[in-house]
Amino acid sequence: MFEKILIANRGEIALRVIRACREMGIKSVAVHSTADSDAMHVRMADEAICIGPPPSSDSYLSVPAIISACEITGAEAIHPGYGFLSENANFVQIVEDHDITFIGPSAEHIRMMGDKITAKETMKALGVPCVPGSDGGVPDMETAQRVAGEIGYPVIIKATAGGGGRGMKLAKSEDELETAFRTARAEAKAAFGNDEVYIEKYLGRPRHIEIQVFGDGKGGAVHLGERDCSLQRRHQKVFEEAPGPAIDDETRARIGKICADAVAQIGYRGAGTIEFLYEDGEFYFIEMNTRLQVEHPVTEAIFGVDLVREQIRVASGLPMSFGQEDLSLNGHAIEVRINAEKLPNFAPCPGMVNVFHAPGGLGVRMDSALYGGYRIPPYYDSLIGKLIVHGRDRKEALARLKRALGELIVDGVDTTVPLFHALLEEPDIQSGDYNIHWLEKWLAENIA
Ligand code: MV4
Repeated sequence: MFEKILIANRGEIALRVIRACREMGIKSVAVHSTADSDAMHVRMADEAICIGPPPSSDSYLSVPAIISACEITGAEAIHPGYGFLSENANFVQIVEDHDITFIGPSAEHIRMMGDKITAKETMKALGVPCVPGSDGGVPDMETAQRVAGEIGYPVIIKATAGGGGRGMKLAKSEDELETAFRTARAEAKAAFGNDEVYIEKYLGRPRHIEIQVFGDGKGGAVHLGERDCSLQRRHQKVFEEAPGPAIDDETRARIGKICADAVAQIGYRGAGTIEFLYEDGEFYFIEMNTRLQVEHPVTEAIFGVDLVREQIRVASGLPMSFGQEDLSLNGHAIEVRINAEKLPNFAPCPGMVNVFHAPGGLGVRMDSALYGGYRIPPYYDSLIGKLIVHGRDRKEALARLKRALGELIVDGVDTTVPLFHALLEEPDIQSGDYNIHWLEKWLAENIA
């Protein structure tokens, strides 16, 4: 097992990893920009090292600075958290060239899933159900027309280098296809330096259901059920829950086994998420994320496992501490992402936090790097905390969420907490009757 791990991240996820390290008897190294000298992850780690000026591009994304920090501190492994360098295959390769262990999948698997066409072809070949669409890239308008004609309108054009909603264009009918195709390619070229696009049947009112998988890197893998992350604003998740309100035990076992078998077959190592659109009882693969996700705690709550501990175990060559037969789903968990943002426009609201009080009690977990007297810097994303509640059933989790939100105090900056108080009063939220468009529609009618 490693003696010392460097965490190439900040905020709540850096704390999350430091906590796992400490429970495992592993020393932790924080890295930070000059804007983060007072940040909680710097205080909580065993050691901290400054890696550059405030912009992420010169600090949390600086590969030479992070490699140097490992060499200076003697850290043997890097945990990337989420975002930043967590899905950068070139970074993983450089880390490994320096005989440092990357706590995550191989560069090859990250690269495979980062190219959305390769990801889809791989998943399809492994028996994972996919959205009907082009086989591979669509090089010209003639091909686009033929494919769209075959699968039927509406269609969506996506960038192979895209993902997470970036670089998508909808064509409702043939007369919209040419404009959609041209703009998709131009935007993909500008954003990713790669203009390759592919076409899919557009699903009108799906849920976003994602399956948590975990591989040992040696051909063994398990699934830990699904999360319903349909409540999103501008492709940012705001409310996530597990199990999904629309998914029954038999459905979970069926799609879960398909996903676990798929990642086992490719020898995947570590945590991964297979994203699906789910409509009319059918799953359609869209993307795979090769990282620990923001919303992993809802899965940890219902399965009672520590996913970061398992990531560290398999990265060090140990087996996972459980198999599929050891996993059973217990109760219901909900996470809300609390951002320092001002409603109704969700404008970022950095600044001084005068008072911070985290909720507590049975079934409540608050992952946050805030403290009273901390100044939220303006350079990074606006997530300031994740409130995760766990109850015996969905109704209890919702009541617990309302109670915990009432205990939370963040004085000094505006937050998205009022949004959650309002959402909890909505019958559709109370019943779990929502899809990927529900939140944007509700915001348009109720907030903006
Ligand atoms: C789609 C889709 C409808 N049909 N693909 C957006 C993010 C990216 N991961 C995939 N996305 C979508 N792909 C087909 N074939 C609708 C979306 C989509 C969406 C998906 C998940 C959660 C929120 C969303 C909001 C708008 C569009």
